[in-house]
Amino acid sequence: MASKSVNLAVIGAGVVGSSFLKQVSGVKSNISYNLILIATSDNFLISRDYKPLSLSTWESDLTSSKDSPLPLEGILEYLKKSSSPVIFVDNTSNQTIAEFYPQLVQNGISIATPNKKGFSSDLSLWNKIFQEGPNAGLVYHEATVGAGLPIIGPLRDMVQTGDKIVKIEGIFSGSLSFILNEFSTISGNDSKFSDIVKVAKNLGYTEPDPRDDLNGLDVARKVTILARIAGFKVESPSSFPVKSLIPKPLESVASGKEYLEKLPAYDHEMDELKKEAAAENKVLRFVGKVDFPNNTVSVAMEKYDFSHPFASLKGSDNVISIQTERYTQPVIVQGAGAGSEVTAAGVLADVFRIAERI
Ligand code: NHO
Repeated sequence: MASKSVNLAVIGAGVVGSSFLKQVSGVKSNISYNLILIATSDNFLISRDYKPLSLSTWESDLTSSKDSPLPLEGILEYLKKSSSPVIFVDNTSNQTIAEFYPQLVQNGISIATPNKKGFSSDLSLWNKIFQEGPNAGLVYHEATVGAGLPIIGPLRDMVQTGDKIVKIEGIFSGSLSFILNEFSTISGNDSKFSDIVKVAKNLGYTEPDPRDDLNGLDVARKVTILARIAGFKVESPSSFPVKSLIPKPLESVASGKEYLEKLPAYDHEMDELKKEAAAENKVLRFVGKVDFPNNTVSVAMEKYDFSHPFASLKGSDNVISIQTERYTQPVIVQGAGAGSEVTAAGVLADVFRIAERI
């Protein structure tokens, strides 16, 4: 028999949310995880008496649900009345929901989420989310950087045990990792940048409009999160230099389709950079950096020696290198940093960590 029950309120059941619910249904644990609320942009399903909703038929139950959606304040009032501790699982990328985290946390509701918005917007929101309080809920967000890879947890452990971060450097975008790993290789090739962007889009590695990856903002958000954990007071993801890989004239074209059609006209610019790097026995990689000695945070395309671990990266892998006062030789974590299953597993592992502590 389960020793403890934890109630789950799941907001968002898209690519990651659906995988998350599938994984929850297979959990074998002495803690019982009960789904009591599930919401998407279009549907809402709530267990008014807090009895568990079905994890096997949630999809059809949600679609056929006649429950009226509650606003966030209404959801909070409902969750506050739960007799078991509650974890709010935010599987959206919604800013308004992220801005509501402080109220949830201050009312004892814990949060597990892959949504970067709460942790990479204004510093004031970060401070409010992590403000301590007598009954404050716990907040875990491992999947906001590198999907399920162990990055945020180990980084927090280093900081909390008194280590000082010297430098964080990494490739944090699955799509940009794939694009540059294919474009700029140690063995060299004649591939055109525009062709590879199209392949990445067709494989589902990019956002529907690839400019949402190539503008560097997603990487800037991830670097903001890591920098803040490391102790760097980053105001916002737009408060440091971020290199966009979108040619200026294509920033304002109406659609992703038009961007892809016009991109070949700019291939020569990327070709030149690739040749320049190859002449120095280097490849191009799109990296985020937090550099304490130089007091800088940045997102840029940089050249790496053929012998550097970033140069031999494959597919859409992420890699992060963390150098600290204790780890003078950097700790390197590498692996799949995108995809619904690994991202959902990162969220579920956070749910387990929270459940053991509440
Ligand atoms: P979807 O598929 O669009 O699903 C969003 C869900 O939220 C839908 O059910 C929608 O109805 C619901 N929703 C939106 N607003 C709502 C509201 N106000 N109220 C209720 N429900 C609402 O999105 P995903 O792909 O499932 O993503 C969910 C979250 O996970 C996002 O915050 C996303 O940034 C994060 N995430 C996703 C991925 C991924 O692989 N899909 C990754 C990391 C984090 O590892 C991934 C990654 O970084 C990929 C990245 N592009 C890269 O590195 O290249």
